[in-house]
Amino acid sequence: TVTATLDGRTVTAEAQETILACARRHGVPIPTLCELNDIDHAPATCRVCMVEIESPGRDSAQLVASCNTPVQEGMTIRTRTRRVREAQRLQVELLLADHNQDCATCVRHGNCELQDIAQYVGLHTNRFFDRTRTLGRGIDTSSPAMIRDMTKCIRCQRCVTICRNGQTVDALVVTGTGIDSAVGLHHGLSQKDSTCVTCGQCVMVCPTGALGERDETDTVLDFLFDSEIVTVFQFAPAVRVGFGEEFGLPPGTNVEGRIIGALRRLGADIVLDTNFAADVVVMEESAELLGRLAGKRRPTFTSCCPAWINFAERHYPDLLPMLSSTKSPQQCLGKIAKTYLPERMGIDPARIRVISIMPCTAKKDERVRPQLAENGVSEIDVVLTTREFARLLKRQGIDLRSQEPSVFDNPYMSAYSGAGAIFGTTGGVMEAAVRTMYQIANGRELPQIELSQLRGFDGARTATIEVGGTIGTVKVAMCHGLRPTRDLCEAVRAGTADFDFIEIMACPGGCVDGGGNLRSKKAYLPYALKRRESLFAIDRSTAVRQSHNNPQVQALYRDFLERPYSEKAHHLLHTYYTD
Ligand code: HC1
Ligand code: SF4
Repeated sequence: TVTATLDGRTVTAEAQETILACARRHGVPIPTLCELNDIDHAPATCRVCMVEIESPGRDSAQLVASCNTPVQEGMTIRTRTRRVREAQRLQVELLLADHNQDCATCVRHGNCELQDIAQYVGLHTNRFFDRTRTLGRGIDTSSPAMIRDMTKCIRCQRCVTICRNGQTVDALVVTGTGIDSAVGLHHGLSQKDSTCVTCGQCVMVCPTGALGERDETDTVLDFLFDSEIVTVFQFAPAVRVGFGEEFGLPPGTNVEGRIIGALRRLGADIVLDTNFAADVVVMEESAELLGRLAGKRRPTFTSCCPAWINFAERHYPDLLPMLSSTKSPQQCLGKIAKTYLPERMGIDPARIRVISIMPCTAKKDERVRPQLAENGVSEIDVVLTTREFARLLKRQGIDLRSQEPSVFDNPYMSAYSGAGAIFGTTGGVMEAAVRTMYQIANGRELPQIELSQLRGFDGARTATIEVGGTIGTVKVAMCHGLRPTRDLCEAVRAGTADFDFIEIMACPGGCVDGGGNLRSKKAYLPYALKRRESLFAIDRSTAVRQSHNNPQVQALYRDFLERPYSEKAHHLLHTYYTD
């Protein structure tokens, strides 16, 4: 250890401990902006964390970035002198000099790390702001899912780090030099034409409003206030355990009932549950998988995560024949809501608009896939991320905290099993499918419903499951996050992976940490485990735990689809992929 003086106090520091870490340990705050330790971000990019030091043997005090300067024996550190405060303020002023100043109209207003830091350092005017500089860096609106507004970029490079090191997509690159530098796509491509898979993980780490989803709250308001339109809402498995945080509720709080109540107050005509469609997907995917296993076609990959589909199409097109053809729950729900539901409820399908609330940016991308429309009619009309849904409620003056809970009441498409509920976390799709495959193989229910061997949290997990009966042993793998996914794809490509069924979720943690969730400051995905536990608790609390026992799913097959993977089911609920 070394001994130093910190704001007049004698302190000890570990060898190589930075001034920032040491100060924090002693309860001394130092402002930071680019810092994000969870993603192994390169330090000292923003240089806001300046402090003043005097080192033995040097005459004058120096200003240094505290995040990459180790404490040294005999060092004197001052964190709050006027010189330090002015240096920090100047640094933020320079960062803001070519940052779009339209804070009042920014989607990140009130939730922006740059705004926070400007207030912290006491910056109330900007002497150097030059609008012409910001505009030159441009706004990329090419993606249906995301907007990249480089007029708000502070070049912290968190997005580059997460895309390259976390997701291994490596779509982003620093362009230009000095004051003209920004973040762009490789080869000067637009986002839409690049290798980006719209997973939204870069959005999750962006400290400002530079990266965000395409805001479609106005379209939803148009639908809600058009009396000709029947609005049908669905919300994803993971939304109910991540949305409360948008309104300050404890992480992982299950707000399903309050979301239903809030949707009714908004004026929603019909509220359905994506969980119901997850149960339908289990039926289709299980039937499809058994057929593929019988034909010795292996492995089969799950297909409900749209960023994974984008990844497979853009990075591993040779693996596309191995992807399940079953559409995602979001799309299955849309399709059934525009065919079966109007038939049951006596509504003209042309009046229906389906609005999804998803913890995901890639679901916006999925919605516009040409093969998911028939005769010009899309299955889903708008996708709102969890963040946009919060914005929509706030625009309508609805506070989730004071919202009375309500319950689903649609008799056709809102009941769900515990299996459908756990889709929102890594391993959940696999566990749900095994519960149903066991029943198909043995004609009776799996005795031990919760499959602990599937529930770890490592990026890649494998298991061998004795399904028995007509199926026998099934070898499975589950990946979350695209780094482990890439490794597995390489193994499958090389012929060294021995699996029957592989679940992929592009976001680390699965949908509970999808790129459409609430953004955390200074932490990357801190709530995954709490949200996941809540999903498991929902599973335990449901009366029906297997998709095939969901009475509304049984009615759908009895009255409409005939049986899983029937010709009609195949036409409505299956798709294809293109490179
Ligand atoms: Fe997901 Fe899915 S689980 S993809 O993670 O299969 O977004 O929650 O809605 O479609 O059901 C997301 C979550 C979601 C689909 C389902
Ligand atoms: Fe990279 Fe995902 Fe962001 Fe695209 S959305 S740039 S793939 S992190």
